[in-house]
Amino acid sequence: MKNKRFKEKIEKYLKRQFGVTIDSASKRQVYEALMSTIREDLSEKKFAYEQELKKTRQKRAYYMSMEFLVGRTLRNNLFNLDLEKDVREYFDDNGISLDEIYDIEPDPGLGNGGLGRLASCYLDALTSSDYPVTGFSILYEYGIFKQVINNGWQQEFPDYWLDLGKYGLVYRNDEEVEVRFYGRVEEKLTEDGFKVEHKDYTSIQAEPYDLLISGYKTGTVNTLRLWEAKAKTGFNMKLFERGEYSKSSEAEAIASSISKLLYPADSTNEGKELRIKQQYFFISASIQQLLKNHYNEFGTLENLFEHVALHINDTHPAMGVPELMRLLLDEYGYSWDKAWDITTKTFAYTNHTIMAEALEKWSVELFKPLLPRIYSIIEEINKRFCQWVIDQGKDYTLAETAIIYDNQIRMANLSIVGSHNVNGVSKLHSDILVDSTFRAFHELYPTKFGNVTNGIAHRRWLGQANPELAEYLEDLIGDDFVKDLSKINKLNKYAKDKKVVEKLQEIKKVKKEQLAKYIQETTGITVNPDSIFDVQVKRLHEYKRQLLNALHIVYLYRKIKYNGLRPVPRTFIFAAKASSGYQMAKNIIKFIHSISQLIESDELVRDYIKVVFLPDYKVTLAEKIIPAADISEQISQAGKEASGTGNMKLMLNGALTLGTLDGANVEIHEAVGDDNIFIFGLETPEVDELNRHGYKPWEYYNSSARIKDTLDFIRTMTVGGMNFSFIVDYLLTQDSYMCLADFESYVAAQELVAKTYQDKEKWGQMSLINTANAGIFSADRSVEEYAKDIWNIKKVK
Ligand code: 8GP
Repeated sequence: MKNKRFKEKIEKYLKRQFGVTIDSASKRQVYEALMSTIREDLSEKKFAYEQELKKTRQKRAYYMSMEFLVGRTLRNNLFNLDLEKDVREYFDDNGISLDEIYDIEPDPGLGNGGLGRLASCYLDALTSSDYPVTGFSILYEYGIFKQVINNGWQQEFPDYWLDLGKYGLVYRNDEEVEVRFYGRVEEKLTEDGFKVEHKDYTSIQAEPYDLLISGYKTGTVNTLRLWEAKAKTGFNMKLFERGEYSKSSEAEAIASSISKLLYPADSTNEGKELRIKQQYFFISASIQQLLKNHYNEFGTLENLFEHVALHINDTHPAMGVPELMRLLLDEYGYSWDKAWDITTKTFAYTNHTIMAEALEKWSVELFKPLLPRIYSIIEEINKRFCQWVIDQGKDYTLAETAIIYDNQIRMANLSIVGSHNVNGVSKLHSDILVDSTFRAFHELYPTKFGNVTNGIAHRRWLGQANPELAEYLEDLIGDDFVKDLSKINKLNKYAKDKKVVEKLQEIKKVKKEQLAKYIQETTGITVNPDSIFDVQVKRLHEYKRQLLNALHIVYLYRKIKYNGLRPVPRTFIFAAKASSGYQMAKNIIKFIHSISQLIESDELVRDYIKVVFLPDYKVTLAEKIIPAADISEQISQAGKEASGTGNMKLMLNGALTLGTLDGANVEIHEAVGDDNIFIFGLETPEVDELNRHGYKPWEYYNSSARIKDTLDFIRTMTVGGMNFSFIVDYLLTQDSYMCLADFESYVAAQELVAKTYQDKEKWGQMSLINTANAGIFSADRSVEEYAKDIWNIKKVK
């Protein structure tokens, strides 16, 4: 191995910890040694970077998010440290497969979907671009559930990741803080005026664990700080000795519930209360800790916003606003006006969805006893805000803009009022925010709103997930696109070069073969790598319309079986988790499995189409599927998908988008032009119009033979004893996302896909053009916009 120092460290670790040499160590031992060595290396770099930051006193950003879907770290770190090849060779020489070592690492499920993965893509990109940033979240003991499919139904199992995941974490016991719940608020008149005291509270200890974030070929190392909740008093020995065993650990039980699980079910009041606790817990710990550091350094908080940018990633961290106010008022003695000025200059908020159910609201009844001081501050913010609105002569907006309304605290409203900047995540989404979702707010604060179109960590999604393609591109156009993805547009000039197009197609085939092997191993289904790999991978949600995709498959099934259709072979690949309490989403998973079963049992049809549902979708699985895709299904109802980021990952890997003009599809369309994308369906204004006039699904049923035949067939469809007429009833009476309105145009687009695929060369060119024009979707570009336009932070090397 060229890097002698690194090799020695690994060998020393093995010797010291296990008394073994590299050629006799077990895989598990090698994994631990490698994880620990990298962690140590990053810690050293982190130390040096911190010194530099202290010297320059530059402003830093703090990204607060309930979710960070970090993905596996080993390969990413080796890639960034430029050690991958070297370590691979060294391991090969000792009979160890680096890929098998990678497979030992758990994929921490500290997030659910796009919002969480985006947070991690941004930490990666910010670090690679030398921006000082810290992520804040919770050290969930169990991340998002492990999905197992049993007879077509989703089942959820706990996913304990810390046993093998802990080697990446650094415990910082020097930075613990206390977080307080319950109790009561007392106001006292003192010499300095009114003082507020929080009494009889319950204390929870927040203990920090740091995951160090490496950047690509740079000395910059940032931190994702994950808080674990611990009982302040711990185990009560007196109670235990009195025989009160369960009571003796009550405090511990309350604490451990806080960092136990990501998104505990919130259908009950207890569940809601737990979510509020989680949110406040990590926000309070984070802000307390950073204020302490700031105060130690500067002796004042007056200049906080000159050195600190706090980011609210969706509404979950919205309590940061009243928490910062509380600390400034109660702990540091600032006046209300001064505190409010500092707070609003410090916070910025990103909205990630316009779905009503995701704009969080908490009932006052539930919230107030749990966080009495925070509640009283929100009340005061609301009072002053409403008065200001009235003074502006805009009291007609209050039903929409008040923070507390109808006994509910509206967290999006709190985020907007408390921030100096609010942004959406694609052009279309940001327009919808100002034109409709937050229209009244836009009237009040016309300059507060903006857009930052999402981006992806291309070094992970191309460089690491698809090294075959990345290496070929490096040979062809040079490697500067690794650092700066806009340079990938040099590929455009090869669009007409047959050899290049063929080579790209060979690589796609290799990735498809790899995925076919994985499909065979995990589902037992044999798929044809020459078929079109048609991929829809994302959270399962009605608005994303996995059901529309399924309807088209049933349509094809009927045509093949009864109408002599002999289509271009296709493999429909799905992967998706349904939130555990979301029955319709679970029904759709069952429906997809039943279609798959129906096809597999039919000798004729299965030669043409296959349906594969890959269980337990997560970052690691996405890295396998995305490079193998030919078609990227982005078929949400127009106006509903804030941006999408899977669409960008798929495009970069040469898949062609089949989509509605929704979210960032609009910008993908702009980037590749009409000829290199398949667009179908109603556009946002048409959807709105249809909503105004009333969507009448029966009219589509009665006027389209394709729809009628497909739905009638589903009514009679019984697979494994289960009948699916409830799907038809749903489509005809309940479907707010209007699958039937887009069905005809979706089928037409699918026919065009099949036709185009037969012209190999044309398809190859289109695919090349997609890869070549994905440059603007790099997270490097997005974070540059956040850094410049929102946070006002500079690079520190
Ligand atoms: C997602 C949006 O659905 C997606 O369009 C967007 O690309 C992504 O955020 C990143 O901006 N939203 C979520 O993942 C989300 O709202 N999750 C809720 C469960 C918290």
